[in-house]
Amino acid sequence: MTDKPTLDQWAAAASREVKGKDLTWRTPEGIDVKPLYTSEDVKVDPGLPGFAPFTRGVRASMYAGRPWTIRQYAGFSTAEESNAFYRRNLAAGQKGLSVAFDLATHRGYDSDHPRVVGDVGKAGVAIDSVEDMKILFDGIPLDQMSVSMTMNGAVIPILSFFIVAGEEQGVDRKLLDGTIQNDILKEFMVRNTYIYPPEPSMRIISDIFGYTSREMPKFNSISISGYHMQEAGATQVQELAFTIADGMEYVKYGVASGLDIDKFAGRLSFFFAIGMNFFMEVAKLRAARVLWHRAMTTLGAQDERSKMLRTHCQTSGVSLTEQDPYNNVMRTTIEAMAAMLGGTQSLHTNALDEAIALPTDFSARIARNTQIIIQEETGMCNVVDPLGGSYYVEALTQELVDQAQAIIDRVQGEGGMAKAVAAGWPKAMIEEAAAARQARVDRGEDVIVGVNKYRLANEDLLETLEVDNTKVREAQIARINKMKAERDEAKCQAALDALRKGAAGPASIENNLLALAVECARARATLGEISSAMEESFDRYGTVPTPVKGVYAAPYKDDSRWKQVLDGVQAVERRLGRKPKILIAKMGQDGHDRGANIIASAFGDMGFDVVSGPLFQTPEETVVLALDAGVDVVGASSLAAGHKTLIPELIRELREAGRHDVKVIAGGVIPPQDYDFLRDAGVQGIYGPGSNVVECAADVLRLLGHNMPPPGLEEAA
Ligand code: MLC
Ligand code: 5AD
Repeated sequence: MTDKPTLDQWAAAASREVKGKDLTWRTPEGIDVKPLYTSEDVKVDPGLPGFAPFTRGVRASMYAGRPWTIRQYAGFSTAEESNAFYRRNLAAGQKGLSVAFDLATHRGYDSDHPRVVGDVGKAGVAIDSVEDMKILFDGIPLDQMSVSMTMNGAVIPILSFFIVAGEEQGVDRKLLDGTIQNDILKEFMVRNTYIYPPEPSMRIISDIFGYTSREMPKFNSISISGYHMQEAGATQVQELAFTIADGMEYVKYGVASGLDIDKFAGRLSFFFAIGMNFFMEVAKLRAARVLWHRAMTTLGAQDERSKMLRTHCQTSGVSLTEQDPYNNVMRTTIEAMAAMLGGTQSLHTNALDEAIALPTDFSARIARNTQIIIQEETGMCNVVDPLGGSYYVEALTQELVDQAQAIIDRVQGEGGMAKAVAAGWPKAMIEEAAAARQARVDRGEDVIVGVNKYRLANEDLLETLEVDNTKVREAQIARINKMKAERDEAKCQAALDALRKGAAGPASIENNLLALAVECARARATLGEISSAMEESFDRYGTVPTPVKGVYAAPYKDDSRWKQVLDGVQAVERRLGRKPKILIAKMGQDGHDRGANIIASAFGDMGFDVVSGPLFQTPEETVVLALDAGVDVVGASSLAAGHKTLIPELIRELREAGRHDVKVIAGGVIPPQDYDFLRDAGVQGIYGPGSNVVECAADVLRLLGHNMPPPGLEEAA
């Protein structure tokens, strides 16, 4: 009998096989993943599922008892159309609802507001009043169906419409089951659909905790979200740490507002993104439960249910590609498996057309069936935490706990997450990680199949969903006008006045904003009216982006193509007598700024003079900014489907100002079907997902009259 081989013997054998190559994999988190894990790497016993600290899951029986909720996020156009879509999906096996609102609604504007012309019904469903909310849930009993609503800015009017819609269906609010996102801190960091400044926004959250803990015991009062951080480019450790730290901040605010921690903490829920680093994602969900249990113990919770992290997950949108989009089905399947093996309570799987448009019936079916097949064909649900005890997964779980704890400690040391957000360093940290990732992709160091490797010569066009937003807007305006004509005006104004006074006064049970808004909703006040009543005391918040510097340039220092672009920028600079100047513009209510910030960082590093425009501009305001700043190029970044309205309007206004010389390019989520339309309108370059940023800059130089060689010729040039 031979002796049991030692770890050293294994290392020697492996090294011989690979001729001494170092097999350690350094992840973007800075974790050194080894090629082999053994029992020696498992330092902590993960315990049992259903018991503290819930490493192995929050339920003893997990999916063997009840599988996770198949909860697909959806919404577009009118309440009628979204309602019909929900009903079709439920009939086909979806288990819970999740409402996506349009950006006008998110930002507290009614559909008739002049700032939202390009946004109504585009990225989600338009909801202006309780009348729309009732149509949205027509035939869907709100005491039986759990409903998630992704709403943060206009959370008070939306939740009040939901409560009153339930009431008018005959459902007591005590029986309402669901979740409201209500997570404002990550809005200031990455998602950008805030309305009010941070302080009153935090009051809104404690008012909701107070109201729901008293009145809606089955309702999850918040969905503390890391998802959008990962989408914005955060590493898994950053996502984990900032999400837990956000949760701690909300708990502290709730307690400071006079609530008993164990009265509301059991209804806090979480939301994470699941990207392509499979084992890291499994470990992340396990680590999150450990960290939350620890944090809540520190904050004084007694009830174990207060310390139990329950979460929704969504597969990663940013990991999906416009190119060769059928690959997205495989990506989403892998991510869905990571979410379930990590122990999620609820899951959304993205559709294959994610990088181009909102899901169609066809793409939504495949996305939904991805989950149904895992649940019903694989037997994967029959064993609780089947990866528990994997040396690698257990070691990685512990590593993530330790790394995230270090960031959480820094946040706590500096006074908590609200202060950290105000100081801006978490956002900067995430943007730095995003720029570094983009540079790795552009350089081919991180492979994306069909984009920077194995790219197809010709792509087939995918049929995509198109919303006629002019039609939706007109229908919404007609309904608003009808409702306003029919309502008891004096009663409505009295309710709005009471809300106005409540917002102006200190937080208290009498001034509870949600309770006051419920009266407004009953009296048929609109979302815009309810939002404005609070805005009078709270004000409206705005920021100007501050892109990071040097991150994009660093990995390119010896790259010949990079150097060519730098030379080109300098040549144009010599000709103009100043640096070429570009405005990165964000128009409409679309706050997705990862792409805009990356472009701004990279172009700045390449030597352009970059003006980063504020979010939420109208085309008119963008033209004023462009002309005042004297830019050569306007780059419009659009990810929320406003491009066909807002960009042609921008060009029209530039031309009216006599400035045919200012070039306009566009980037973001723009279906190829729309390229001709935009080109006809005068757009001179279009850069969809998967575009190489350096080549985009080369194109801009060409537009500015510089003779740039095509890519791949840099050695010869
Ligand atoms: C669950 N239950 C069990 C069980 N498992 N009972 C016995 N045995 C088991 N094994 C019980 C639970 O206790 C609960 O009852 C009930 O079944 C439902 O289970 P759940 O686990 O609570 O699931 P669910 O209702 O789906 O709630 C999941 C959640 C919730 C807590 C994570 O917050 C949620 O649904 N979140 C979804 C958020 C979402 O969809 N967000 C979309 C964001 S999109 P009880 O009585 O205990 O409650 C976005 C994109 C963008 O943000 O930017 O626009
Ligand atoms: N319908 C379906 N999915 C949506 N998403 C955003 N809006 C909608 C919608 N109206 C999804 C996408 C996106 C993520 C933030 O949420 O997957 O990447």
